[in-house]
Amino acid sequence: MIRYLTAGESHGQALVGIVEGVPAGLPISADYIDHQLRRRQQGYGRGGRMRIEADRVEVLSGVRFGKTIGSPIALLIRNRESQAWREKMAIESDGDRAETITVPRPGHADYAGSIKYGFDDIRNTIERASARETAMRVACCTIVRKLLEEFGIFTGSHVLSIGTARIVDRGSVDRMIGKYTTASCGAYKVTEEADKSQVRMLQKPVESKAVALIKRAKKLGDTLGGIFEVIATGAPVGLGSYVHYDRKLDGLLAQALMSIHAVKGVEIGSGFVNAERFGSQVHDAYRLSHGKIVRGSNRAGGLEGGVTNGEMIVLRGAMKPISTLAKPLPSVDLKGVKAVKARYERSDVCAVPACSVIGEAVIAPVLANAFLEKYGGDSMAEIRTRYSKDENR
Ligand code: EPS
Repeated sequence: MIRYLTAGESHGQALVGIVEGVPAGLPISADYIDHQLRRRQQGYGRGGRMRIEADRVEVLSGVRFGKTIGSPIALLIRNRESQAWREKMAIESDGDRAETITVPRPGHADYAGSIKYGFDDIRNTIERASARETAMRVACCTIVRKLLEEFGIFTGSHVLSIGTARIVDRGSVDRMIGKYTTASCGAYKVTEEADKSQVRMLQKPVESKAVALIKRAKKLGDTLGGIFEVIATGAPVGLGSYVHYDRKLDGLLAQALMSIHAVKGVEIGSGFVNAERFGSQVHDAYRLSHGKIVRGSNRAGGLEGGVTNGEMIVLRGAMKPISTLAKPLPSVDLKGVKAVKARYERSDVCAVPACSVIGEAVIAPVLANAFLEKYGGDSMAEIRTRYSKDENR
């Protein structure tokens, strides 16, 4: 069972992560992780912070001579920005308390989080609720992603919409994806293609529309959300289980995506459209092709009964517009309870492209745990032997 934990405040000294349960013998390097960290920092609509940070991971334990050794893997990413925040984020009791934040931003964790922990300074909530944490999440999950890739399972993503700029010709995008996903590394190819776009969209005209919308939102002091699609190719039939609610892989994958900051909706396959149709128009019929069982469609998104069915896994996440608005919404000063405007704190205008990269990463531990439940061992060699004996894969 792979587990990971992260620690760190957005403007603190560093982000820290521990990944536990990774089998011995997995080749991994800091460069490999840094590539994913760079991808997470991209995307049109990011704010000034991304010009300051150049995320690099330091691997502190659990890896020797380029391979995991079965021990917990400790990771560190330093926050460049922390230099400017030393006094405000002091660990010691003599820090700079001059700026106490008492006005919550609607949509953020500010209000609920500060009431929950009894803070008189919302900064305590802002710092840990910040999506900065996803840098370390991506680092931890990238190690697990590498484990999946060693067994031919790849994850990828692309963006379907930003505000009202959305892919309408879904058929041609599906054909493009279909062309790549005949190979088990198909999801990676899709993601490489999406990386070429500054908003990770697979259709040029929609990309231009999305960029124009983000520009407009920025000018208006506003923000934008959108929908991203995360896919996984190469997963064998039979990961997850239908026997208990907490072993259903669709539920676990949905949780992973929903746990990303600002994600408020998750869909598996064409789940929401399916709900409007007759069953005969929804379910992916079986047919025989050269003695093999095949499907002509994948509306189930690769999961039936909470179990992988051998088709591409397709998940979608809806990200709300970022809650920090340069032109703030009405709020209330909790000190003295009076109506004021919410505070503005430097932020992004749109982070949907980053969110899609994070989505690719966070599903890796979920898939890997289902994979290890079926084929697991203490070393890569042991798992390889078990996996190679499965005739259904
Ligand atoms: C974030 C606010 C911004 C974002 C940040 C998430 O940071 P800052 O307040 O320092 O400008 O840039 O995202 C990251 C730092 C990151 O690495 O993704 C927030 O409030 O969630």
